[in-house]
Amino acid sequence: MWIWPQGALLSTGKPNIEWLVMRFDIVTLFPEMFSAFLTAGITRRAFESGQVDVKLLNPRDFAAGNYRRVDDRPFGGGPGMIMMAEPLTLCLQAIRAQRAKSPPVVLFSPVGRQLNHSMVTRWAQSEGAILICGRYEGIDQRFIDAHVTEQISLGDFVLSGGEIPAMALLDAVARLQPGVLNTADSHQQDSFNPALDGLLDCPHYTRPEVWSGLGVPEVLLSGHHEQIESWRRRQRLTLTAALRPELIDQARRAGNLSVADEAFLAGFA
Ligand code: 9D3
Repeated sequence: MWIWPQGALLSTGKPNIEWLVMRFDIVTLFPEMFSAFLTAGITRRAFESGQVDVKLLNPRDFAAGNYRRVDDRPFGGGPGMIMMAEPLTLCLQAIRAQRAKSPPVVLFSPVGRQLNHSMVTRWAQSEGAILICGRYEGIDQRFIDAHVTEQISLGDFVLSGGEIPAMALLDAVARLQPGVLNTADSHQQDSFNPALDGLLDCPHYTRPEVWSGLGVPEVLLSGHHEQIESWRRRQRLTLTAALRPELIDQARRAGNLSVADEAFLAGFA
């Protein structure tokens, strides 16, 4: 397990040092969905080292009876099945018995708040959470009322469960951890990161210089770094104004647009 010196709160036995351990406990009926995700790509090291410590729990392992039942029919009728409160609650109790402090309990749900960069940055600086992945038509509301502290959605489209949203959050959090990306600070360049002033990213090109009869914007081959940066800035402004005009307004309100930016935008508006 990797621990890092910021925030709170696990005593190491050394005086005057507080450590933050980031741990996510995932409650899911399909833990096997996470295995490829946790062992591939640039985030792999963060998960395998425990820098972002992920534990998987299956409510079925806490379910009663020979059938290990985790779902039942909805009171009042209707289609589909509902996840029962008791196996989920026993999962929470098992997790809490292993954790010093009671972490937030996040339920991925279509009724939740839509995930965005500012939510990701807050989770990336946190001690982690318990993430509940729903399946079927939903979860017994009494479990939600008793235990869930926050609901998160990926957006207004229907998925089969909360596992992909949980992986989306874990991926976004892991790549913000120190040392995870190849370039020490290339996440500083991401869209929606303050370093890009909330604008969309510019187009990118790599070898060969001519592919399928198509060239590369001349300026990128020029070696003039100032001109390249100016071209990229103007591309970002153009793309953002065309595809996400509300982000231009946000950037303006945040004071992120220079006089030169405004002159350029006025020119093509
Ligand atoms: C017709 C009622 N359906 C709501 C749209 C029921 C329903 C369908 C699918 C309830 C849950 C689900 C499973 N989806 C998730 O668990 C989920 C989800 C999603 O479907 N879309 C976007 N974000 C999320 S976060 C969890």
